[in-house]
Amino acid sequence: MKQDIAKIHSFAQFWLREYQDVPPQQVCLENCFGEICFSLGFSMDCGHGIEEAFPGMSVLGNITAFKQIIGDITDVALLANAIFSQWRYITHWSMTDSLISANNKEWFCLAFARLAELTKDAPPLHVSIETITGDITTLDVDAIVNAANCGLLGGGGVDGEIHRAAGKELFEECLKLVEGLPKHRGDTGQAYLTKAGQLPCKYVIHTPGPVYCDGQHDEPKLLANCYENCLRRAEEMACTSIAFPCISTGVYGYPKKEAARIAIKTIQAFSPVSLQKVVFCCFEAGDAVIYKRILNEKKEVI
Ligand code: AR6
Repeated sequence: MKQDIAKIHSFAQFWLREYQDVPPQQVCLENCFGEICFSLGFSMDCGHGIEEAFPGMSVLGNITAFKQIIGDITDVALLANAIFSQWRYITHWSMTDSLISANNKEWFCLAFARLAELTKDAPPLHVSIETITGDITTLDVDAIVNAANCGLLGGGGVDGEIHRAAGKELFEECLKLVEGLPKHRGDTGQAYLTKAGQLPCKYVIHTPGPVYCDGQHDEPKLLANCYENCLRRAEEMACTSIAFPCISTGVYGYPKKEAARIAIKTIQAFSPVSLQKVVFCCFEAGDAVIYKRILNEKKEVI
């Protein structure tokens, strides 16, 4: 139960972080709720949750009434169940493209903010971190990360290896992805998810890392963004495991130790919901030594 409360807290924060500041039409309920709701083990009996938590209020419309009662709610399970049943109600019954109206979004924001507040004393969740030496294309994890370029259609290094091993399906996925992007290319520090073609993993998350210049051109922030955005994409698909290569440390020239510190710090600061395991997949044994050393230093400090 403690673990569930911690997950709920993490999920509420995830939702607010991801959606609080975006317009309702950009809130995609489909990609992030389903599996997570199941894994949290809540009854998905649509409609009942909300009725029990807020008698007489079976629709989301009345925000004013909801604002008045939200502060009085103290039962985490009831509130969580109400939110998740409402999600199910919307995703199952909405026949329109815009799944979530401005009112619905406001309701979710209020409900998640209250849920985050009610669960704030839950112990923080952490993912387990493993360092291995190997070829990332062979790993049987939910998602692998590709150290891509902004063109997102393949290249050299790990990018080339991933495309070779995944076959033309991955290239086609990437073409579709690029066609859907506003500038027909990606941005440094962002992360883009595709299926994985012939690879044993389910998804590839493509992230263009920063080209290292002198460390004074926002490189640390951009590299941290790569790691964080990949984790977010993986969470949206309810992945439990993800493997990273040493982003930007090959052709893009990022100093290896600095890059490893940023990678580890960003992953340790992330509150996971579905993710349980992060693998640093180093191609060179020397890189794995760097990661293991930094991880051990941290343990000693604790
Ligand atoms: N598995 C795991 N890691 C690998 C593998 C592999 N099969 N192959 C290489 N690496 P790089 P970047 C490691 O140059 O610096 C590409 O052309 C490698 O040892 O692949 O982010 C893209 O298209 C190194 O530690 O990526 C971009 O244009 C790490 O992967 C550009 O290079 C990253 O090296 C991106 O440069």
